Amino acid sequence: MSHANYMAQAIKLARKGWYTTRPNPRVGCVLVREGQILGEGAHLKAGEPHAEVYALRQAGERAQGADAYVTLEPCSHHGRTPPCAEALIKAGVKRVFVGMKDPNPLVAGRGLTLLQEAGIEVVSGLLQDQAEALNPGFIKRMQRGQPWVVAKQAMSLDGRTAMASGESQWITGAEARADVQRLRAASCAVVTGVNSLLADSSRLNVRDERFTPLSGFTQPLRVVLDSGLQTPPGAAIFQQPGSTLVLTNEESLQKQQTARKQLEDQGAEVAALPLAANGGLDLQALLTLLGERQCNQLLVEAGAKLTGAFVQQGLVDEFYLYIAAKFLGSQARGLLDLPGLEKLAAAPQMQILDVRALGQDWRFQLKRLEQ
Ligand code: AOF
Ligand code: ZN
Repeated sequence: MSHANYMAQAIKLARKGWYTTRPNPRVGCVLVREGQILGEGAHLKAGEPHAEVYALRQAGERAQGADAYVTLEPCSHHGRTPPCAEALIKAGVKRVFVGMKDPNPLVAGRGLTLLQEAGIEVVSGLLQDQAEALNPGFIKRMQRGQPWVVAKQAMSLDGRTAMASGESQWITGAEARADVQRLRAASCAVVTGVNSLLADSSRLNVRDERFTPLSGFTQPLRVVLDSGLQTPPGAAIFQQPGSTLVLTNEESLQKQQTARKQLEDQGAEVAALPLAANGGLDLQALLTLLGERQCNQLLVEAGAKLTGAFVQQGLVDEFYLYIAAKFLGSQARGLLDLPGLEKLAAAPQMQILDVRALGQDWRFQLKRLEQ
């Protein structure tokens, strides 16, 4: 097996933590000596041991003289757990292959330096693209203080999301809906607007039974953007496990004490966001607030107006578009409101990363094209 093969195995292990490591990154580690895998590990949950620790435990004394393959630079700091670079040094590994540097300013190269100073050969950047793809959210939060933003919409072949009456339930089939459950489960927070909440009785929680508290899973934070503080205290969203944050503007927060108290009585947190120039809540401020709360990935599950605002402001990093083989006609509602867009040259453009069939539907995975 080649170095790349072992790193590919470490990347596969890291995926075990896909739904559970947040706010920590997903990390995998493999220890190899004389062509034999002696230890494997994955980071599964913040506060629990890092990937290297599990792999070292499994290898025991045989780690002496081994090669370590780690998807992320071993940490050098005392966080919730002691530094992995020191553990690797103590175990006597000979070489360390690293997928990518840790963007966490507490580490940022110091892990690699520690290893090198101990006389360990370090090779960094092995399968770097794949290693980075494990943690777009963690990387963006560490570099920019904001979460990775994923938007999701379901539409007909003619780009419509609901009938003119608003009737929209189940445009797509069961497979596409199960896929959305996975998207939610991989997110730290899910945001919607109060109008979608009222129209769809959204619950925004993860109901797929594969994600149980027993498997280390916790529900993403539900966020409702609600300038007028109109969210009904009886809304279905409050009946689900997990927390809800209702964000309004400063004026509503001060003036609508009764509405605020009723929402707080339902267990919601109510807070204010500044207003943007377009009169809506400031979405940049929302991302900064969520970044401060250690949110790696935000899922936007909203209607044409709010999702359109995210897209128009260039805030959507990745878009999952589910397409059902139906025509809803031009009376039906469109996918995105992009007010003021008149010139084709100004149209937000995406790059297609993947297209696949999900049951009777299709899924486009799109990435923002830097313009
Ligand atoms: C590693 N291996 O498996 C992970 C690392 O609070 P702690 O102690 O869990 O530290 C979290 C930080 O450690 C996290 O922000 C990131 O910089 C690094 N994660 N490092 O060597 C791992 N999960
Ligand atoms: Zn560590």
